[in-house]
Amino acid sequence: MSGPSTSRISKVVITPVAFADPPLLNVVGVHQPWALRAIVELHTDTGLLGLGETYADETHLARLDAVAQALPGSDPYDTNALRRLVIDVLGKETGGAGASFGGMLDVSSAVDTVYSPFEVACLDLVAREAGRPVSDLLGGAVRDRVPFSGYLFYKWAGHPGLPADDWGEALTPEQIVTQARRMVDGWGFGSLKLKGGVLPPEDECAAIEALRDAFPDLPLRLDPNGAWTPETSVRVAERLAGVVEYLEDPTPGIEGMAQVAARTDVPLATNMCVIAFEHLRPAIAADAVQIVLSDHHLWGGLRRSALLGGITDTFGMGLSMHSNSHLGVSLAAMVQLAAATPNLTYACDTHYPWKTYSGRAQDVVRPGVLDFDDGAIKVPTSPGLGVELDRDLLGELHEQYLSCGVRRREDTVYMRSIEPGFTPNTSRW
Ligand code: GKR
Ligand code: MG
Repeated sequence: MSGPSTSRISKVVITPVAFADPPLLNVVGVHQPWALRAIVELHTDTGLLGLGETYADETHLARLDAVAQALPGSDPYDTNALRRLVIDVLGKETGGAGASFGGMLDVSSAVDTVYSPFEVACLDLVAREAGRPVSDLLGGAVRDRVPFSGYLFYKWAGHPGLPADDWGEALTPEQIVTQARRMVDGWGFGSLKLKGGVLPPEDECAAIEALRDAFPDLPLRLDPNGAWTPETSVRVAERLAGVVEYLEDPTPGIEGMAQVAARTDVPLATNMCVIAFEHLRPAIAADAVQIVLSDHHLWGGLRRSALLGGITDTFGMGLSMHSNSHLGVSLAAMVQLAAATPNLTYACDTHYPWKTYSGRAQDVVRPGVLDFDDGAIKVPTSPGLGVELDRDLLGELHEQYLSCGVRRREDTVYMRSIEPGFTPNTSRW
């Protein structure tokens, strides 16, 4: 690669980490006791360090490693060249579809998911060198705080065979309201999303109605990850019209979503049927979704996510932000992106509160920067992403990775070890 930059990437370190995760239920099963992430470090010959965070399934790690080996000598300013390098390396080494998301998504691009953490780390580096926050490299912050929504999950009291966690069981509307109260009181969230696809739709509607009674002013969302048929989705939309701000992926696929959209005014959102640029044209043509959830891990980094923002704006669609279990480097990148995306008008998703339950060290960044205040995070204005690695915590979470035995996200496999007859609830109701 060539370019006028003064720094070159001299060393790449990828550290897989694991953090304790509660038994959160979803359409394909249940979260395993450990969630995995990989922390990407790019070091330069001028002594700078850039950070990225991504999934850590074994196949993904192997792809990250292959790219890491080819990176030294590269120019961190030249992210077009970085993308060509990733395409080249994956073409030779692996190719094929991207990370698996526990079986929930089967189409995602390996290039986008592998490129993403390296791009984020490059932008962190370049921004640090410039002495500016990453949001400035994305066009500049248009807001100084980024609101998030409280992400509610049905859950068991604890992982089978382990003591109950302090979040407790959440399988009834009352228990979901209790969980929501903890989210609202503890983090100040000003909107709530319930992960559905776990119980029959009538039960999940009842939980949403209980939330409406308990929190009359908070926007509410329900996301069953495609658990319903189009017919059921329309029925739920009729029942929850005026109650939810949007329904997320009620039914699988662009065609199914379009059928539902044609029969309801309730806005439909997705992070399942539109997860790459090639899905936008058919989704727009079919008027299948009104809101797309961006996710820089999946869409190929921060700049491509900003591009997604521009496209949704052009076509009059709404933009929200998706999350999977994550740590502070990801959260910092989400905040910088959200800060610089003018049409991101919905509160972003985050799993962040779920890693606070066990009393153990559960992050890799120094605390204090990403604190929630009134459900929002103040956009860091210090150089780069605004977070610093805590090497002791990184080491601790890496040790947990080494000893925990989990090597990929497998919600269905784990569920079947507890309920042998379980099959995913996709299109079940
Ligand atoms: O963490 O179980 C989970 C979620 O269901 C996650 O995997 C989804 O990707 O949060 C996500 C969503 O909005 O669909
Ligand atoms: Mg979703």
